[in-house]
Amino acid sequence: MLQIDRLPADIQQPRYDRSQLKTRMVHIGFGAFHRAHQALCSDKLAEQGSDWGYCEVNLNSGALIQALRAQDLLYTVTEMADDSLNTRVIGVITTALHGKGDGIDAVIEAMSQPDVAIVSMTVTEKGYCHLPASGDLNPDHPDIVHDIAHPDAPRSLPGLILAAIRRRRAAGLAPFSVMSCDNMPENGHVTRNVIVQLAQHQDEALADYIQQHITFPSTMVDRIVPAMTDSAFEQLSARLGSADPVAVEAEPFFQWVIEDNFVSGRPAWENAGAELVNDVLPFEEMKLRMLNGSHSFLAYLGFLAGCEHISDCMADGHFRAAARALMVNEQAPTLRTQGINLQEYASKLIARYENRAIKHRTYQIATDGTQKLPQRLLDSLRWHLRNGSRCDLLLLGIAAWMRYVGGVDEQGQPFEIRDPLKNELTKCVANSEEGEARVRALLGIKTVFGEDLPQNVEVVARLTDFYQQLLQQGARATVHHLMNQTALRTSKSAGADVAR
Ligand code: NAI
Ligand code: CS2
Repeated sequence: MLQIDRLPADIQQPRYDRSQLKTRMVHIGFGAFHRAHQALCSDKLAEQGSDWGYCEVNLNSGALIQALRAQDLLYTVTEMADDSLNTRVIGVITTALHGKGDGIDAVIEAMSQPDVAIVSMTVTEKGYCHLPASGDLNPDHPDIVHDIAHPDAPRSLPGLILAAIRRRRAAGLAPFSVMSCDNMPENGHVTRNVIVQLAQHQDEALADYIQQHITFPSTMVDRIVPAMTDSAFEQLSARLGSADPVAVEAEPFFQWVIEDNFVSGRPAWENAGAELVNDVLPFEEMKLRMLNGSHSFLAYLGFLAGCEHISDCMADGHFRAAARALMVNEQAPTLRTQGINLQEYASKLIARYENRAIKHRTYQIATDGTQKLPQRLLDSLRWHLRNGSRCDLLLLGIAAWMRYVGGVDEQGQPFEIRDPLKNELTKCVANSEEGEARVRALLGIKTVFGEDLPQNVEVVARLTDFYQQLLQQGARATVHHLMNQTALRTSKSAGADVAR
């Protein structure tokens, strides 16, 4: 347990009066990311006199919430660069609940307190129970089927928020804003869709009320926060003088772009590093395609090539060049951003990936691929198909995911696939031969690939080609070969330009 009185003097502790905080925000998904991002930002504001405190909620696991309570709702965030460490104690949490232990009604009750003005969440893409290809609610999701039948005892995130909205409305309380901080394009719109569509199954009047009175600001969130490991905990304990089971480590970089659309007020997050804007979409698309797209590319190819961490991928010049070429040549042209130098943005991303103090596992990033591919790689692929332009790296990234979900590494060792569509993936893999049949079987998952991609003959042929290369030569040689070919083509066309 974290011993505050034993902390070394260089660790910043809350200098504000925590008893003055009010529980004005409820956050669902007390995972690593929230602890190092939104909570830290609000903690910086509390230092400036803000009274916006958090009630933290985890729906599935209770262990972390119990650990947090045991240490007076305090925990540490350590920013890690190659040559420096900076640790801070976060004090902005006023209360913490877990759905299993405290009961879901206690969570709904916490969300129904008059002071609560914002409900936010980081529950991973799968927490929204949506169809990744369309952004609509998945009415066949088991938790949604359950919540339609039991509106007052919800299991899903959309069901929980809906239950709280219903209770507040019945009590005549002001509405809260609902803010997603997950990595999805138009995350506010997706959140609104799933909640309104669930309400339509239960109560049309409630659905109308939500459309008229509740706002769903979209956000772009960025900070690399890997899952903690045993060795990270051990090193940190040595530094802190006691063990902090709620601790997280993060890179120094921080970005949070928020659509300024809050129905019952908000903290002045702009005074602690956030940007409040009218339209988040261009920022979200840029980040999801350039950063997360290249992350997924590196995760599948890097994992297959034996790279444990993203920084290990960066040690291979061809991987580094491939990640940059994917960003600059294949993702940047698809974007609507204005006034941002995307070459510079790409260079900064590569520098962040090179941070060896951040142990970000390729396996962690590779999880939940079915929920990530559409916004990270497939939307851009469609853009290139419409424009008739080359996109070898996007296709290679998708083929690598197809090779990865086979669940056997290049040494023939099986590994566990973590994905909410695992059963469907396992069936596709079991019922298809390696090669074109496998590519067609996986492309047939319509909730991920839609109707169009499986019917595109060129897409099937190019994916099959890359899939075969990955099987025969392995991921590292495939990346090296593609980058060497690209360099040759570029130098030939440069030569042709000179000759002209
Ligand atoms: P984590 O694994 O530490 O935490 C995940 C949280 O989601 C946990 O609180 C868990 O209880 C909750 N959760 C999982 N499935 C759920 C479900 N079906 N319903 C309700 N709650 C559910 O992961 P971490 O690092 O906190 O990341 C969470 C999300 O934050 C990511 O998926 C991403 O969308 C976003 N994010 C993460 C970044 C990172 O570097 N870790 C950076 C930017 C965004
Ligand atoms: C990563 C992201 O796990 C993943 O899928 O791509 O969590 C990434 O670290 C963050 O989006 C960085 O902001």
